[in-house]
Amino acid sequence: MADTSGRIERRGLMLVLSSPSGAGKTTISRLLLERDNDISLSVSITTRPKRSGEVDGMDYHFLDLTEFNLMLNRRELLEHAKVFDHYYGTPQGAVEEALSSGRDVLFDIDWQGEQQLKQAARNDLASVFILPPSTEELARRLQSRAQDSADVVAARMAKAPDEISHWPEYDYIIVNYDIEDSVAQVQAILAAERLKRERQVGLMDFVKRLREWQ
Ligand SMILES: Nc1nc2c(ncn2[C@@H]2O[C@H](COP(=O)(O)OP(=O)(O)O)[C@@H](O)[C@H]2O)c(=O)[nH]1
Ligand SMILES: [Mg+2]
Repeated sequence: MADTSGRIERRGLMLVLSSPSGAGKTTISRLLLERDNDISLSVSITTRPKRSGEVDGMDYHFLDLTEFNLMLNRRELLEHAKVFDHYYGTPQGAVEEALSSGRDVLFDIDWQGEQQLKQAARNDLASVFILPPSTEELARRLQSRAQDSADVVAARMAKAPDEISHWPEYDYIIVNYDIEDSVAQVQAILAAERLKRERQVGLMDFVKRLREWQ
């Protein structure tokens, strides 16, 4: 069956982007969201303090530990994890709503989140790991983010090898030499994943009609 735009109906997919802190994932996500209207961001909840420039409800839903635990206990989270002393989680409702209306959802989450989503929905998932071009570049990017204290930068640097060790758990690997190239590569992955036969649930009827016409 075709949807109202005349396109073949398809299931929405879940695109996961992970990387060590400072490899450029959040920038890549932002550019992708600006350029593709069929994908929207899963806005996570977090107990981490808001950075200046971040908007509550857009970058994250910022809440305290009590509120976080309340959502967790009510089973309102698709996955959750502790990252750098703070808790993060993916609210389930928004994701289900998007997927069922044929929209794709982008997840900026860590490897712990990717593992849990894979358990819950392997067939709907495409995962991408972004590597920094070098350790020096990773350090430079973390330091240039003026918002974090030296301690926070050092803690994030120390955790990078651990994060990076999870690269083999992902479907696609991008080395972020250049932001524009990396965004184009994520767009190419998304385009191919959307064309997967199993995701194009309207194909059966579409092809049937093609054949009947003769
Ligand atoms: N598992 C999981 N990880 C998340 C979630 N939201 C964000 N993260 C990850 O937590 C890490 C820290 O994110 P953040 O505090 O925004 O700092 P960043 O490293 O500068 O992006 C990043 O690797 C995010 O991808 C979530 O809902 N679940
Ligand atoms: Mg980020």
